[in-house]
Amino acid sequence: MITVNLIKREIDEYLKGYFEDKQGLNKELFDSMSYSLNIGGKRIRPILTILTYSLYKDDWKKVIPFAAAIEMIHTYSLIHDDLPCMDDDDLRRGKPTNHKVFGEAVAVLAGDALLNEAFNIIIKFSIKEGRAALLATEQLGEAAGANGMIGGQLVDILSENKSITKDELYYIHEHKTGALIKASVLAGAILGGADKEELVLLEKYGENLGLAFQIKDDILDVEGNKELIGKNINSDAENHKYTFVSLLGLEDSKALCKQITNNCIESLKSLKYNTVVMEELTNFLLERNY
Ligand code: GRG
Repeated sequence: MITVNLIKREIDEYLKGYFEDKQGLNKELFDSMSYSLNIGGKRIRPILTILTYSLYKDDWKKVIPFAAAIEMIHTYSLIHDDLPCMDDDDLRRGKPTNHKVFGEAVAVLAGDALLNEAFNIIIKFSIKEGRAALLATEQLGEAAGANGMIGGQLVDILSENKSITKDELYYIHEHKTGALIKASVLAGAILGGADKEELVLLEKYGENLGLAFQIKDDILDVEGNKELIGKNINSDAENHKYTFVSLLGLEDSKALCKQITNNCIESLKSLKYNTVVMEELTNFLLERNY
């Protein structure tokens, strides 16, 4: 039977193995990429892709490269987000950030290379698997780009030290965090062969999950444990960032996070498939303390 732990193990193994035989003059680049990829991480995005795919098909191991490539895109965004010119963080996934270990120039290149390597993997997969894989790739490219994650990051940076509207806050999080989470869900569904109606339901699920995930992230930034979450807390306040907690307060943020998670569960239950493991993952994301 498929479990979240089993998927996580397989993703971890794939990502570890990916860099093992890399040698040559550019070895430091691979070491830097591998460092950030393999020092932890919940692997939520690839797990979502595989769980959604496995609503439709049993051969989920086939999509591991596609799913792992999404983790590479996510990891690149974290490396760049931690740089001095962005959030300037020295701790990530419980370890020194990439630029603290390899220096800023190598960290920038490692992020760039992870993004490119992800699309190399996905293009090879698509050449083999055909149209559905290309449609899933389209979702991912949009989500990672200027109208997705990078656009959200830009608005986030421009909003530092300013008070922003609720609409702007939603824009930041729907793009910066939500877009890649939604695309991870949709990619799995498209690869699995979901029909139009199911895609609409799963899109709503992905959207809500991304939002709940971000609200929880804001809550953990205030009341989380530095050792457990593996990064510094109170970074939002220190960077003068407007968050769900600063907008709504802690208790209302918790209530909203719970309500949106319940909407996610409802979307899953309205599918005609066995969504028990996806429901468990969804609830875990609400309850998590890291
Ligand atoms: C620099 C292009 C560029 C984009 C950065 C995603 C992002 C955009 C920045 C990350 C900033 C951040 C901490 C956002 C909060 C939500 C989030 C993405 C948290 C980290 O994701 P997790 O919790 O981390 O899945 P792990 O380490 O478990 O993978």
